[in-house]
Amino acid sequence: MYIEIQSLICGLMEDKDVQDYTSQIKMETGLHERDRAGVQDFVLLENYQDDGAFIENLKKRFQENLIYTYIGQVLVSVNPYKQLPIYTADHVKAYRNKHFYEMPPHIFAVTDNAFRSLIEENRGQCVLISGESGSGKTEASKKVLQFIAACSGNQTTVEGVKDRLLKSNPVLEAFGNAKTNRNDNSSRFGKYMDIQFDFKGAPIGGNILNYLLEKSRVVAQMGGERNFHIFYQLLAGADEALLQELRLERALDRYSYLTDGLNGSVTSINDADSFKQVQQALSVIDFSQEEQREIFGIVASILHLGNVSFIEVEGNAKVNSRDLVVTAARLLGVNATELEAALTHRTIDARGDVVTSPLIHELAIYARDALAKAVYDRLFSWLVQRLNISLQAKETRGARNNVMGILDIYGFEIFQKNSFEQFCINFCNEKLQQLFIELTLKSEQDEYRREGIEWIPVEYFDNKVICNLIEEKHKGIISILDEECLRPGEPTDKTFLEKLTQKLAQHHHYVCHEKAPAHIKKIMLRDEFRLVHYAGEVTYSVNGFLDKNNDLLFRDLKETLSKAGNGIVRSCFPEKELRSLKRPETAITQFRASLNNLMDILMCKEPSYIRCIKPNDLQTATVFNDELVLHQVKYLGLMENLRVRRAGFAYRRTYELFLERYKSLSKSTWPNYKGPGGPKAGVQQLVKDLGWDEEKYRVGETKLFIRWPRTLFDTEDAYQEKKHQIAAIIQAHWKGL
Ligand code: AD9
Ligand code: MG
Repeated sequence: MYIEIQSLICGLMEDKDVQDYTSQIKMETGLHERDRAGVQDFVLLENYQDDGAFIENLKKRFQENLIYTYIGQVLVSVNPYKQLPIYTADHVKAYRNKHFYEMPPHIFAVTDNAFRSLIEENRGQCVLISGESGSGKTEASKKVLQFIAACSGNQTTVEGVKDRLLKSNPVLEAFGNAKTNRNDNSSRFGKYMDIQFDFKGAPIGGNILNYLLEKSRVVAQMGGERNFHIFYQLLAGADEALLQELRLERALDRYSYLTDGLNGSVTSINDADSFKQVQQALSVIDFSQEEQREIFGIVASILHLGNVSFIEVEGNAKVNSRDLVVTAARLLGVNATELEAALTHRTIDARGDVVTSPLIHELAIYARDALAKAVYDRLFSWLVQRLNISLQAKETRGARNNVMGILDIYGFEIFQKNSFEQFCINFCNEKLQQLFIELTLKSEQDEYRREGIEWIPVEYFDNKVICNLIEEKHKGIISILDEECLRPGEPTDKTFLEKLTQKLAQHHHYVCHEKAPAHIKKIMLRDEFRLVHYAGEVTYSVNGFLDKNNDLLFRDLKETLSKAGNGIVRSCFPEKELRSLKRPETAITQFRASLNNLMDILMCKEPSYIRCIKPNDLQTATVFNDELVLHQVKYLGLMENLRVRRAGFAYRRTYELFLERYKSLSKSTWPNYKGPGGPKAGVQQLVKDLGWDEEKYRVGETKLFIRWPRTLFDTEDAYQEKKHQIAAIIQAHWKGL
């Protein structure tokens, strides 16, 4: 009897994995939870095909402050627009080293999971965060970083690296973020950050890649929006001595580049405090005093340049405010007379024939703005490079694969007026969707194939056709645009549009005005084309496409800057660029190359997906707008994602794990399965004994695939009952002793 009871007890003892598994089932079956707060994994949703049920689940959870929900391994996050007490040190501890399903859904669970794969299995990871503006991507990326910093080593060397990684954020946000109508702290650039770890899991370095800063914001903003934060921070936070040195006044309305949109402060932002943080961060990251002086000198010079006005004398532009040019020149370290001339003249070097001609008023303004944009844009890229120097790993031994990347990049944009910038951003999203399909939808189906499971593949829209429409060599929109930009003669936005239509009118995802259906024609202008993106249709205005793609900065200005006394400016405008006979690559070609490079980096990593959703357009915690959320759910492909996950098999377990847990439910497997064929045969016997209908499961090479959660719940219930029976027998036995 004693031996029998011992074996019963041993049978009940659960190893760590089995315990994790129990918690998962407990959580997932917790009916009280399910009613109050929806399901934690959409896979458990009864009518999972129904958009309404999907939204209802998200809404229920949002109202209970449960902002995270899974679709299998994908994390869906709804912006709470309020601080929730779920990111404390205790939470970090609670999620550390836990199996994915052991705790309620959380960004820390996703990060921990990725972090462990990285350290234990040496597999490079990437966390891909997507969603539209204001949905919480940047905040999510900070939580990932917070978790990693909190749970990885604490030697002094590591502390230094962690500090720098964390402090790079306020710097990049100051220079790369701005208040928009959608988000008070909107990232106006794309960011990919790699963190490198040593074999013990301590961060030893990092590297940041930046994508396409929205530089047009430097010279103009829409109503209700602001320029980049740093301008306001500098004016509000610099001490009197610094302001004096930079010849600045605190009043924002003194500066033309700050007066287009919302001229002033934003309640959610404290510019003066932020400036102190930026200064402190720059010091932690080892920016020298000289570098800091030069950086703020450049920022100030842009404000002064913005105020430079011109008059027209006999058709030629003349600087109207020489003192401003003198100040800007001093801050940039260039000769004032030369800068003045460069702002009002253009030199063209046509195969050795050098001709200088004066500019008309309009072109002088164009040159001034192009200068301000170029200086700011290159300063931003310089900052990223400079941060990377500080973040560079001192020691790389044994750490080649130990890299975790975090991608926080602009989401799909559909505005009232969409231009070149939206075209680039939406192209980027098409590429990311391709990656999502490759890595998630396809990989899910690949697992069935690998495991030899027969099933009917789920249809999903493969957006490769749109990627091709945009980037295919010779035929795609990018090629046509570049061709038009480089063509001699007088190419214009209009001729570009004509070429597009001529070549692409038959394409299913390209809609031109002429061929648009009547209801679309009504809302389309003649200078617009429309693309049927995977996420929805977007109408683009071609105005400015050629200009923005050429991204022309007149040679005279480049030359002036290449000799600047301000070291940062000089390094941003290298002389060799002037000497190069090659035409600089167009903006879109550079962007495409950097995106393809990013895809290569991401393809060889194991992805974790965070899909961010914003609950309303008002930046408030109290409203959940069903329609707005549904739109995002659709274009993030979440319903497709869920369908693939569900249409296949909701659960899969290795034979070992399944047998270990449920072996007590059949005589043939209890206390151990001794028949031939190992755990796989054991499980097959077990489910047969349990009377499972053959439709409910499939046997793969290494795993059992279960179609419906209910099957597993019933089995779990039976197991729980058995456990209680056994416990009662044990109790009775001990009492009787
Ligand atoms: V944009 O594409 O850069 O314009 P993001 O990055 O998607 O956008 P962001 O992370 O900046 O959005 O979030 C917008 C605001 O929502 C933040 O400034 C916070 O006020 C708020 N937010 C987002 N996520 C959280 C959160 N987890 N907890 C609390 C949050 N507030
Ligand atoms: Mg952001």
